[in-house]
Amino acid sequence: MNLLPEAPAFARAPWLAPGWSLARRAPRDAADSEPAPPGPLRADAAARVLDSPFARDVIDGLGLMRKSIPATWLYDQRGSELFEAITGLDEYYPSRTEVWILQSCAAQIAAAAGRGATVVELGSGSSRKTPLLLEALDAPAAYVPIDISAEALAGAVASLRLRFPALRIEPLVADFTRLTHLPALPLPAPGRPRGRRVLFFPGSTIGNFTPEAAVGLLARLAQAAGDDALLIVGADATQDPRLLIPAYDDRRGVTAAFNKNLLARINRELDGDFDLDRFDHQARWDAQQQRVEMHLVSRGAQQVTVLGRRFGFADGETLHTENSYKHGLLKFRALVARAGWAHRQFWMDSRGRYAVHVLERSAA
Ligand code: AVI
Repeated sequence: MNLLPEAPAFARAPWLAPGWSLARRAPRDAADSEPAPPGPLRADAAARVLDSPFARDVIDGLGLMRKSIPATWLYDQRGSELFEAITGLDEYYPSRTEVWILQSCAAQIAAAAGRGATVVELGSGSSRKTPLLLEALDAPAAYVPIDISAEALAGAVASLRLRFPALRIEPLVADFTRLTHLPALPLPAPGRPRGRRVLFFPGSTIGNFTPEAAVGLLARLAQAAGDDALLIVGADATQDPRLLIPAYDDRRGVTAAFNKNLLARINRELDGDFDLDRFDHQARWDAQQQRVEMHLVSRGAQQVTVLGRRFGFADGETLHTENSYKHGLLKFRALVARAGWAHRQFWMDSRGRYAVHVLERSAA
């Protein structure tokens, strides 16, 4: 076990993009970003929309006894911007703690990865933490960022190409949760060695999967990655609601805007009529399941319409929008073992809030 001394408590977020500052872009209510409401959908367009995965998840989710919509739909362009803003908040300790841990242990991760590694990043987004790893690695052969957003990939790749001109970068637009195989290892650039495949999965995104789904995902990755692969994964371990609740319900209302943006997205893309002012953001800690839940709580009884269907909310009824599981060390080890990974190393801050783990394929 590698216990690190404490990270500076409220370090300014050094990983915010150049020109991006929280002071300059004060959090806005999600409603501010809504374009003028579109007119009613034409029948053929409505049929197409109705058949989309987003529409199906929303219609199904609003029809449940306990209304819920998968968290993946929080991330349209505005949602992704708001999430980036969350990562720079004082209250949101996971991002800065992970950056700090990666800075502290990059050389040891590089030693485990060896020479000529191909780094495959899952859900790479802005790839903001990737340079910490790439800079430490010995002659990396290639970097393969995988993200569902082509725009996010394009922006990240452009800046990484400037920073690492000799590195082969092969972006892949895909939903990594649905990948059955990983791209073939690209040939290393002339004169560069080929090493092992290193999957990089930072950001505690693993916490947004139920434990069962996390085992399924990690098992698929183990299958797809090949025998020699290494997986570097960041996971939040915090169990203290005094820290967790402010992290998911910050003073400035950025997380509230992130959560409510889902309603704005439904209004815009699915012809919905949610009144954003009639829902409150709420963060809850479920100690039994060791997860933070995000909800939108109805202010009063109300009806909403989405794609021509009506749904009723009772006063105080909630729409559950996200789970963020917090994995203590023992549970995390057991979880990865079920998925076919051997836990080799980890680094954790001295308050036990967050850990970066190094996993290897376990012998079958
Ligand atoms: C992306 N994911 C790891 C974040 C989390 O902490 O679960 C999403 C988030 N939701 C609210 N704040 C941050």
